[in-house]
Amino acid sequence: MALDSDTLQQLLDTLTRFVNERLRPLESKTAADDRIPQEVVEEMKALGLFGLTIPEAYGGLGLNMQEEAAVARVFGRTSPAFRSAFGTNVGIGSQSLVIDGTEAQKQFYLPKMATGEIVGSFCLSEPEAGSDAASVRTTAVKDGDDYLINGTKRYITNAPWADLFTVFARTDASVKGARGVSAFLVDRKTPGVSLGVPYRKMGQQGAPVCDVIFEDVRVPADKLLGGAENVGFITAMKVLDKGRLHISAISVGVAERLIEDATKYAIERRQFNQPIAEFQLVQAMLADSQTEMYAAACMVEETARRRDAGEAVNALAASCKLFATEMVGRVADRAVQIFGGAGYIEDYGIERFYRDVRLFRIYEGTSQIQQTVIAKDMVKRFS
Ligand code: COS
Repeated sequence: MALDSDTLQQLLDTLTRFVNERLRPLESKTAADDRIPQEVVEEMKALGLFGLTIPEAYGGLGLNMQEEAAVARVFGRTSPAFRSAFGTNVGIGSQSLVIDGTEAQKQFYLPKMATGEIVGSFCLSEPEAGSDAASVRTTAVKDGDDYLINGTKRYITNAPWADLFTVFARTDASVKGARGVSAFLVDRKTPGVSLGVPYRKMGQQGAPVCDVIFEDVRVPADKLLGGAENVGFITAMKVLDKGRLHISAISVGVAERLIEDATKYAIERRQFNQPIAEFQLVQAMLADSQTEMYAAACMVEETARRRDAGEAVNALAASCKLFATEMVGRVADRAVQIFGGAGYIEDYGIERFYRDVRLFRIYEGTSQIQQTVIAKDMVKRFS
């Protein structure tokens, strides 16, 4: 463990109080306004949330994967949009730098990301490159000592308020796949960078997403991540391995929240002269949810432990994401069912979670991509 167990427990207790007392009362307002109140973002900065996984040497808390998963699980107990505010700085917006950045790049960006002064964002997906991430068409062409970047990145989380984009672009046009892609650190204010209109989404209101357009964006060579061309796709995959575990941990947290809400409701709600919690068909839904949540929690803990021990967990992280995100989809569906008519009504918030969790099965790799990652690993191991 990076932290001793008392310090970790203190951190989790503080964050649990923040989630319960500060964030939960703001869930429906945040969804209605499609915006997290700025004072809450400032409180998140003060709590160190933007720097959870940034190494201590650069001003962050330096949490290891097990600790990060524990924190993500706590934040699963409220609307996922809150976690998303600092989520890119913890995950896909900072980890390319943490994993593969040069020392100078880390020193330049990471301390400001740790405080939340800089919000990072991950520009991989494109209109024609979603699941097939290696087929990016955005180009970065050498021009003197600089690169000129052109292309469009799609559905970029936190882009509307991001300061720094990690942009994956093709530096070798002769290579169609993964080997021709490089990663660049591009400041939002660089001439030629523009943003699309934020998308209106099915759920997770308050977590802004838009396209980012690059038109003849000139970046100096020292913004090439790690100073190395044509290894950007590998960086993206390493970042996503970690991100997938993080999403799995949030899924466990949201499932816990929904199970608690559904169980309490089932105890209070009476039909046929008794609490519906006494009906075995309702109990079956609760028990299935609890069991599946527990299975996902065990998978996440075990995979995080193995990652911290230095094992390659690519396929295990994919298994976690596949199981945990599908699990929380089923748990949310049962929660709506247990709440009955109330589950369909906005005031109870259950339908909101049902919509929010739908994204978990899609972003950072769809369930079908996770299946292919798992199966590819199996075929490799047994051939
Ligand atoms: N860690 C390190 N290296 C990895 C890796 C990982 N997790 N996964 C793949 N690689 C390497 C491979 O070893 C290969 O290297 P070599 O060229 O040396 O052989 C290279 O990356 C290409 O890998 P692969 O051949 O598996 O690439 P594919 O084009 O088949 O794509 C998938 C692989 C489908 C898994 C990838 O495109 C993917 O994850 N897609 C989903 C993208 C995604 O999650 N998007 C979400 C957007 S961000 S919110």
